[in-house]
Amino acid sequence: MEPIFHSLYNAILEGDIDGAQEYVRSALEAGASPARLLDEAMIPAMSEVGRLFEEGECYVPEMLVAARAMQNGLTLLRPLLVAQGVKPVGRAVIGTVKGDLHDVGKNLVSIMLEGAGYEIHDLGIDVPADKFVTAVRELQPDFVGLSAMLTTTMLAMRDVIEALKQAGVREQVKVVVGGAPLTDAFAQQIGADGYATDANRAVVLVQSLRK
Ligand code: B1M
Repeated sequence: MEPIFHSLYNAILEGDIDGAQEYVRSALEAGASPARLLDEAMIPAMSEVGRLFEEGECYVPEMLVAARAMQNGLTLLRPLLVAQGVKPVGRAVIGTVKGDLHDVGKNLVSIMLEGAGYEIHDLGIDVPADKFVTAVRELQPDFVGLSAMLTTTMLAMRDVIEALKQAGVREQVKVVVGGAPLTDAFAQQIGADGYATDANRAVVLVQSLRK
């Protein structure tokens, strides 16, 4: 790993909020691409935090500061990943489902979709099913994106799809789902229109479902 990538990786791992942004800035000034920063330093650092947590070598506060450092770095990447002044190609409502507070992945998916020309309405974290229904009624999006990072909360995705059906708006939108514990089989089982493993694939999926 190049030294600056290594420094950025360590800054996120250690929850160095200012450092993460500084290293992103320096790496960009040195000509690194946002995609490489994400794929080779920032996302691997978050995976390592997860591994350390699983091994009992770090705890919730460390995960939290690592996520903050990651988000701080992302704020500098966002304008570079999002196309400016482009007419939206579609509208999406996105959120992390009820009971789930993880938003780094959902934010990354939002940024990538925005970069692909979608108008994004981000409902945030811990979003109950009825809030998705209200957003679909009011905003008439083309897509609803659901994110979940816990094996327990991924079941809330089914509730959102059921609530959309109950409200009679399920056929108006495509529902795409994602998050670390999900599988394609699970997505099919709950009646989602598609599942993506990462933010880039989410864009490809959404584009393929538009046709
Ligand atoms: Co939590 N956490 N966490 N955590 N956390 C995980 C998810 C965990 C895997 C860690 C571990 O044990 N290895 C584990 C889940 C185990 C499980 O259920 N199988 C876990 C746990 C157990 C918990 C708590 C229960 C811990 C506790 O309190 N005892 C607790 C639950 C709180 C809650 O949600 N109710 C908890 C809390 C937290 C923090 C709040 C401290 C913090 C989140 C802060 C935040 O998000 N603002 C946190 C963090 C940071 C993590 C890890 C370390 C990192 C997550 C992350 O940001 N990844 C995570 C370990 C891991 O993922 N390896 C872990 C980076 C991000 C870029 O990737 O989110 O996977 P990811 O998103 C990807 C794809 O999944 C996909 O694309 C994204 C970009 O490529 N994707 C989509 C995501 N959403 C998508 C939607 C799409 C398409 C693709 O379409 C709409």
